[in-house]
Amino acid sequence: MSVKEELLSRLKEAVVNGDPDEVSKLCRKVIEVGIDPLEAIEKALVAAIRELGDKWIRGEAFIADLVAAADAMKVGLSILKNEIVKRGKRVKYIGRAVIGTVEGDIHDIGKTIVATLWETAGFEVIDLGVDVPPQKFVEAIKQYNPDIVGMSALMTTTMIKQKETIEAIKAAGLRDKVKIVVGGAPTTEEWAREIGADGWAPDAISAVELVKKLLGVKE
Ligand code: B12
Repeated sequence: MSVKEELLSRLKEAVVNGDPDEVSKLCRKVIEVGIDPLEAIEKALVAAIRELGDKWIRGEAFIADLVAAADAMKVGLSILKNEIVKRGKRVKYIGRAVIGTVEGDIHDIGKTIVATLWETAGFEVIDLGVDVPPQKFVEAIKQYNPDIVGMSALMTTTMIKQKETIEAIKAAGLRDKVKIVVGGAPTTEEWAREIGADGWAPDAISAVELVKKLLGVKE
C-alpha cells in the first residue's frame, strides 16, 4: 500500500469511528504529504459515510454511529476546504448561491459537501440548513438575491418538496430571477426536468460544473 492509500484508508476509518481528533490529525497529514484534498473528500470522507450507511441499512450500525461519523466528517471537510481555497489560484467571484435541504428532511452531508465545493469554486454560499420549508427559500431569494438556488432531498418522501418549493418560488414571481438546481440520492435528471428545475447533478463535483455552465462561466 502506498503512503497515500494508507493515509486515505486511515482517514476513512477515523470517520467511520466518529473520531474528530483523529480525522483532524489525518487531514493535516494528508495536506502535508501533498494529497489532492478533493480526492481525500471523495475517497475517504464520502466513502466512509457510504460504507457506514450500507452497514446501517444492513442493521450492522446504529443511527448514533452515523451521526458521530457525520460530525467527524464535517471537521475534516472544513480543514480540506481551507486547503482547497489556499491552493486555488485566487478564485474569481462567480456569484451567490442559496442552498438547503428541503422540508421534512434532515440529511445534510451531501448538501454540505456541495455548499463547500461551490464556495471553493468562487461562490458566496448561504446555507439555510436542513428541514427548510418552501417559504423560507422564497424569503431567502428576496433577502439575498442569489444567482443559484440549490435544494437537496435524500428521501423519496421529501423529493416532492423540491417541486412544492419551485411552485412557491413561481407563485412569488421570483422564478425568472434564479437558476434552480436539485440533487440528492433519490433524485434524477428526469425528475429535475419534470419539476421544472434548471439542472441536476449526481455529485458535488458535477454540481460545480453544472452551476458554472448555467451561469455561462468558462474555465
Ligand atoms: C447518513 C444517513 C442518515 C444520517 C444523516 C446525518 C446527516 N447529518 O446528514 C441520519 C442517521 C441522521 C439519518 C436519518 C434518517 N434517515 Co437516513 N440515510 C443516511 C444514508 C446512510 C447516507 C446519506 C448520505 O449522507 N450520503 C453521503 C452523501 C455524500 O451523499 P448524498 O447525500 O447522496 O449527496 C451527494 C449527491 O446526492 C449530490 N447532492 C446532494 N444534495 C445535492 C443538492 C444539489 C443542489 C445538487 C446539485 C447535488 C446534491 O452531491 C452529494 C455529494 O456528492 C442514506 C443511505 C444512502 N445510501 O443514501 C440514508 C437514507 C437517506 N435515510 C433514510 C431514512 C429512512 C432515514 C430516517 C427516516 C430514519 C429513521 N427511521 O429515523 C431518518 C430521517 C429523518 C428525517 N426527517 O430526515 C432512507 C430514505 C428512504 C427513502 N424514503 O427514500 C435512506 C435511503 C436509507 C435507507 N435505504 O433506508 N440518515
